[in-house]
Amino acid sequence: MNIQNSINEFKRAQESIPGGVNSPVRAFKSVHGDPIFIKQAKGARITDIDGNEYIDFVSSWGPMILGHADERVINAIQMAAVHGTSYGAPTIAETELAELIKRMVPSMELVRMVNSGTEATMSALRLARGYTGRDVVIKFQGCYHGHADSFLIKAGSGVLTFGYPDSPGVTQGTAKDTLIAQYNDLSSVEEIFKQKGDQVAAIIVEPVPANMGVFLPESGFLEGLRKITIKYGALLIFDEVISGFRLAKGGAQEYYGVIPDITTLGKIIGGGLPVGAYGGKREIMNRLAPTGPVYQAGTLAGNPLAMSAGLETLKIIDETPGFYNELDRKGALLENGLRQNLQNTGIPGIINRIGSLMTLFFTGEKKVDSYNTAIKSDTTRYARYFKLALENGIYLAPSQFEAAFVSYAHTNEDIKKAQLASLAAMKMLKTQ
Ligand code: KE4
Repeated sequence: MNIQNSINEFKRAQESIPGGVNSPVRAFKSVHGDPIFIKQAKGARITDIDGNEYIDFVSSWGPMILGHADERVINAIQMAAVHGTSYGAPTIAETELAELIKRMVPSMELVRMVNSGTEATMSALRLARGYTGRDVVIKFQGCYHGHADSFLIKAGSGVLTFGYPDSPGVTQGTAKDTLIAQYNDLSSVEEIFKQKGDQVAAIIVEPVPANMGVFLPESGFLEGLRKITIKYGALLIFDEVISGFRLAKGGAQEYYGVIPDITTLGKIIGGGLPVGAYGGKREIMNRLAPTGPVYQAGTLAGNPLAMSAGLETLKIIDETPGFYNELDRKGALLENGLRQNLQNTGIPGIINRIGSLMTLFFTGEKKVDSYNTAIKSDTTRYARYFKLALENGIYLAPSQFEAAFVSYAHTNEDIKKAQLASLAAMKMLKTQ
């Protein structure tokens, strides 16, 4: 497969952009390869600048749930663009998107638009601290909530020791207010609340973690977080930047029937344009400026083009009968194909799937349901698999600890093709 133009453009990009990319995972470092530069995309396919076409399971890390360049979304953006690109003043489109989000996610009684998932989670955390008057936040090891300082924290030695910075530039002053618990381990949460319950402003959690690969909440886990936060007067923040509109119209909170105080959103709600949002109970959200003292702002928040793309995307989801059944059917088709491949080749692996979101872990573990089981995966084998799949025309996440996304545009044939390409890749793995 010739990717010479991508190789040349990557060298060129590194002269002007740190690492040649605008987001680290795109550099293919964990799969030890040269990133491919994309020229265009349509439906379930992307094409690189060397003319190679791939079936895409990255989906821009989640936003492209309808598939790439959906005519209806493109048309909505074009219709908005001819009237201008940004006003820095209220528009009806912002109200319409907020109203639609409220209808699909009823716990979000008020919704504030921002420009990314990181802005949403960062702002939600400030709001939770402002509302409760408390400083400490609990997050879970392996969960990712964007790159705000309070989230780039490593677990301290013991559950009760404060976190410490997971990136240079994050201060100990910030790190001390973040405590790390273990996902699917309620006792690790209870331990913290027993000692510091009156200092905890919020728990923030990916209800379905997808940044250590995908794993699912054990029965009672999310309910347990809801109970303990109510008991201690802390807020529960569901980071649904990935799971929102991916698992169900109402996201993971609808799927599992556990209702948070604040929800953060991103990705799908922008239809591929930069949008994040956070929202929740009116009483909490009204603490935000200009009605309340908690400050948060943004020049391009609610941008008319981004609103039009998000509105059209959510409307299509909302109005397509059986949308999630179809996504789940396609997800199951892919999962079953990959499972057959593992059986046929004897390669040890685990597939965790929920609807159209899944991860194939190369591991001998019996199950992957926590950070400690996920990190035992064979990342070297995954890197080889990634490259072989790419050579067979399948574009997967360039890291074992990400997710594969199936879009509404993937056809049965695409999925069959992906299964065969995966089988070829796995057979090659056995020879390496
Ligand atoms: P953004 O700031 O990247 O829009 O969203 C941050 C974020 C927040 N919460 C969750 C659960 C997320 O998964 C993300 C971002 N996801 C990564 C992929 N796992 C984005 C890809 C990238 O960093 O380039």
